[in-house]
Amino acid sequence: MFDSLRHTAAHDGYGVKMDSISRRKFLKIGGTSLALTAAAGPLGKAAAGSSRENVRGVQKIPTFCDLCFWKCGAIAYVEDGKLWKVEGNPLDPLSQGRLCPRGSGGVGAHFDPDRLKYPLMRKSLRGKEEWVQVTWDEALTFIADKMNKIKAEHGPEAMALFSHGIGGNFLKHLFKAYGSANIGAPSFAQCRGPRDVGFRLTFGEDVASPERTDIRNARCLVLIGSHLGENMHNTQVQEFSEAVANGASLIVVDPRVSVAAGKAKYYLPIKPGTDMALLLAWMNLLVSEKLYNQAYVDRYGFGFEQFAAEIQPYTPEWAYPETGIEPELIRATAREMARYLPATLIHPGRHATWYGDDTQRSRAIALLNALMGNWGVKGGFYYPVSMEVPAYPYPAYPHSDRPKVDNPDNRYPFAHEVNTNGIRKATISGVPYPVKGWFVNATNLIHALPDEQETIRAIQNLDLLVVIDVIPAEIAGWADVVLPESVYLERFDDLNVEWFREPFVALRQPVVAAPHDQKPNWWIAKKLAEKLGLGHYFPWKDVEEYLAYRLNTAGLDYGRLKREGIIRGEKQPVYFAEGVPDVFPTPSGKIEFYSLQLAQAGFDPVPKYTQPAPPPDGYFRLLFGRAPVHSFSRTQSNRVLMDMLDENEVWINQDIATRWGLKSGDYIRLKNQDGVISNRIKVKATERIRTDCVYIIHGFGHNARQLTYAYQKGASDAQLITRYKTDPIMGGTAMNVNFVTFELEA
Ligand SMILES: Nc1nc2c(c(=O)[nH]1)N[C@H]1C(S)=C(S)[C@@H](COP(=O)(O)OP(=O)(O)OC[C@H]3O[C@@H](n4cnc5c(=O)[nH]c(N)nc54)[C@H](O)[C@@H]3O)O[C@H]1N2
Ligand SMILES: Nc1nc2c(c(=O)[nH]1)N[C@H]1C(S)=C(S)[C@@H](COP(=O)(O)OP(=O)(O)OC[C@H]3O[C@@H](n4cnc5c(=O)[nH]c(N)nc54)[C@H](O)[C@@H]3O)O[C@H]1N2
Ligand code: SF4
Ligand SMILES: [Mo]
Repeated sequence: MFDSLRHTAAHDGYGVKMDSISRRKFLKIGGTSLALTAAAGPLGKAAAGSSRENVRGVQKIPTFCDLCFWKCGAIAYVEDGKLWKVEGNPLDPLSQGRLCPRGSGGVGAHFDPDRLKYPLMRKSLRGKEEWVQVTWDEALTFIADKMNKIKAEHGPEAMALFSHGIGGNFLKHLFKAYGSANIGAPSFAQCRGPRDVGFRLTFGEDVASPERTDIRNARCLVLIGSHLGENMHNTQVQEFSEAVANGASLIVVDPRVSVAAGKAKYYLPIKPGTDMALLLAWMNLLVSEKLYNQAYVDRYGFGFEQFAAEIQPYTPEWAYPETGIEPELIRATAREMARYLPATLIHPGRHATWYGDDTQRSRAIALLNALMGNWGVKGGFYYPVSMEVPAYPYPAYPHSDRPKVDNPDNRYPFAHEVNTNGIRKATISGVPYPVKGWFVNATNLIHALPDEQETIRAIQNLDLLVVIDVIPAEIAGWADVVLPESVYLERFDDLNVEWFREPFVALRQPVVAAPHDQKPNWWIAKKLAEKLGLGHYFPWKDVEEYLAYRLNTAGLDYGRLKREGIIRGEKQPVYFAEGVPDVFPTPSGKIEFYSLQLAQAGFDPVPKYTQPAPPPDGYFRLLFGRAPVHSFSRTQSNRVLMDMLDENEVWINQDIATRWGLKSGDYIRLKNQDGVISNRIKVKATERIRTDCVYIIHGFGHNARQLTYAYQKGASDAQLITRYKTDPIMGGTAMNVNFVTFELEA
């Protein structure tokens, strides 16, 4: 673990300190954690499907990571039956044998002493963390009775599932079998939704995850907020370093000097919320100076003339007062992009829910890429491929006459996944029909959805809230029943049949046994199905029978997958030049510079700019992002990762700090426009951020007392995000619309 960390850290130059002291501490934690397991009680109670704890010596077991959703292939080392370390699987095209620091620190999830250990049921009021320990049978019987009652009184659609990640696949299957398609994840309406919709409207296809960005071959890379190097999606970061090492020109647009901005040829410290103005000015210049890829646009573009006419007013001089970026810098960067086309890639970003016009901003990014002529082209966007592994032949799901609950009257006409916030809204209003039960799996809705009070109001309307988690996160505090899942290193999950540069399939399998009475998701789903009378939807004896069946029908060897963790397929064409058909599944069959679909639905067919509301006097826009060693709100209980970074800081511009009499290291509280006050947070006074905003890392500031290690370390952005703007096109929740001021410690 030490080696792989050092390797990645040296390679990518993260902003974390990896000095010799923290390295030593890191190793020591690895050592003490072995003692922790011994103290944790007898192993092997749970269904890990192995007796590895009895084996002497070192075993290497392949699996894939779950510290985020990138799903890197990993190899876990088990020494004398105890988990030792996790490294990258060299066979895996995603990780190429190297994990990011979070992946390396994954062992901390297994050893976390704050883990949920047994099923729990509420003893008193919702929101009070008071529980009684129950058996699995008691918990599942209680849940099944409630679910049957809800079905009888309100129909099956009155149960909703929030589930993030591949771990929830069997639970999603259970919900569909039960009769509800109200299944959502924050990865759409709180994350990449507007981006995917913006790109779909333009090219007819999503950017998907892992993103189909050919960063490795880009000769000019433009990052608009995408803070690669802090945002640690493994393949992207590796390709980013490779591209930079090969001399790719880097342009970074960010109100804050991110790690990536530090490496840029051009850094544009934009006024937050004005990227659309910059994008329009860039496109205006490329078109008016005829610097764009004319052959490509002539061949593949639809509605280019109208588009060109619409963007005419948006000159660099017009954009200057909006963005704070000087016209000459706008010109220079547009020309730089044109110099390298078609191998100029404007990264589509991922967490796109910023200001409320996010689908249109993403569409502008899509159009700028189209002007480069890079879709289907090396150094731009490739066409991902995958293995053919058929789904398991389950019985058909019951038919429902009721549409999904989250988008009544198709208010957000281009939402192609369920909006979590739409479910929340319906739970409060009962419109278009009542929602009476939530199942929440692997998503901490208190930190993931904006406006915590709205989430709590919805919860108070429920007859049943079940939370499946690995630690007592904030959302578990609100549950009627808490079910403890085994962590990824202790369980099988569904196959990862990935869409990527090359086809492959990956297996997650248990490396060690769960230390207490934790169970894997597939087991929970199957047992609950049986109690609900839906056992025939889970006809396999156990998950291995399911996995082997799917592999066999694909003509692949399950035994080999267990041994190697990854089976790769034949390379396939990924660019137009290699034979990928150059068709665009849009209504016009072309790249839509002008969108009739949008026009018909009453939206701007070509993106327009709206000025963001400025901060009130004495307030600063609250911005947030990622730390290389943490994932969202899920890793602050992981001792290994906390050893590297155990609280967040608030970045405040040096001049502002001086004016407020603040210096780095001081503790303050942040107060937002609605009077909500954060936990204490350490000041980082720096020249590396604009004066009109502050920045914190998302995920800290836990207020669940049972997270003994994470409790009140740092401040939570989520708590301060009491306002959000809804994207009119797809219903996503823009969160960069909150402002904070400082409360000095007495
Ligand atoms: N280590 C780590 N990596 C992760 C994750 C994680 O939890 N931990 N999560 C993954 C996931 S699911 C996602 S979605 C991605 C999210 O990562 P990204 O998609 O890269 O980005 P965001 O978190 O939205 O953006 C944060 C950056 O945008 C800048 N920014 C804020 N406002 C503006 C603005 O108005 N204009 C511009 N141009 N920039 C602005 C901030 O200063 C910051 O640098 O990260 C992924 N990678
Ligand atoms: N304020 C604010 N909100 C945001 C963001 C932000 O930057 N700021 N980012 C947005 C983005 S981009 C995204 S993708 C979402 C992410 O939203 P989520 O995916 O909800 O992220 P987390 O907050 O990490 O919550 C994950 C929960 O899953 C639990 N968990 C971890 N491993 C397992 C497991 O193996 N099994 C089970 N059952 N549970 C497990 C964790 O303990 C934690 O409670 O948040 C969005 N919301
Ligand atoms: S990017 Fe890091 S945390 Fe995410 S799956 Fe890969 S190694 Fe794990
Ligand atoms: Mo995300």
